[in-house]
Amino acid sequence: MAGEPQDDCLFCKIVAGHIPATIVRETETTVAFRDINPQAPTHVLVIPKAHYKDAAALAAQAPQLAADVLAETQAVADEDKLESYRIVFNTGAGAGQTVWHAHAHVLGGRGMEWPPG
Ligand code: IU
Repeated sequence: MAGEPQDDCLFCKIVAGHIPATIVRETETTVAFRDINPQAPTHVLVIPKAHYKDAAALAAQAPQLAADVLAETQAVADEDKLESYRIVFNTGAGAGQTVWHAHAHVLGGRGMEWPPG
């Protein structure tokens, strides 16, 4: 069923506390933790606690939860005092998605280029 935890999902295991992560914020519906392979001085992942495979499924099936995730990206940026930052939802393998539980990357603390690679 939509949103149910998946046994084989790494991020569901982080939500359940079965895999360690450096958690920086937690709300009733979301968790934010530092990426294990940071691409910027601040690189935090914000995820919904409920399982949706990507940002498209999250937005379509749980729009309020998508809004919660977006609000938390702002809270992470505020906590790390980022003046500018980038929010990325890699959606689909061709865009670089490797973990199939919706997540927003919050990247900041260095200059960024456009277009992204
Ligand atoms: P992607 O957008 O699906 O490629 O992002 C997945 C991210 O999850 C990636 O930046 C990984 O470094 C990160 N990650 C993590 O933080 N902890 C883990 O145990 C694993 C991946 I596996």
